[in-house]
Amino acid sequence: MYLLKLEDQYFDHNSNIIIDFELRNDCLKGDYIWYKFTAPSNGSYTFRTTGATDTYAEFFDNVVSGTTTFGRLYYDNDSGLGENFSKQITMSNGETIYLRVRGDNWIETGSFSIIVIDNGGIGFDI
Ligand SMILES: [Ca+2]
Repeated sequence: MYLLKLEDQYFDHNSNIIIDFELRNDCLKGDYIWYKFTAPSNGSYTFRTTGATDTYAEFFDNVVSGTTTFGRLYYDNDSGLGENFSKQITMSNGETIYLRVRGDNWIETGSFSIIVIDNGGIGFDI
């Protein structure tokens, strides 16, 4: 298994993210949901949501409290379908990344599905 439960007193929610499997969640106003993902091998991974909710994702190498962006590595708002975020990240085997998913501007709300997809690995020749 690549996914671990987050447990931290500062988190409103703690969630797992599973490769190639969509998880369903709901986001309330001002809400955020943390996910943790550890790459099972060197490769390129796409993190994205689906659904009608305007999602926004921020990526960190450590968890942070509240709404702070200190140490933020990447972020994305609308690169997916509609107003979904989508972000491709190259990761090394065993590398861990943390996602904070929320509604755009901290005000958008609604349900969404989230997935991480293995894009086939670094240096794949076609
Ligand atoms: Ca968005």
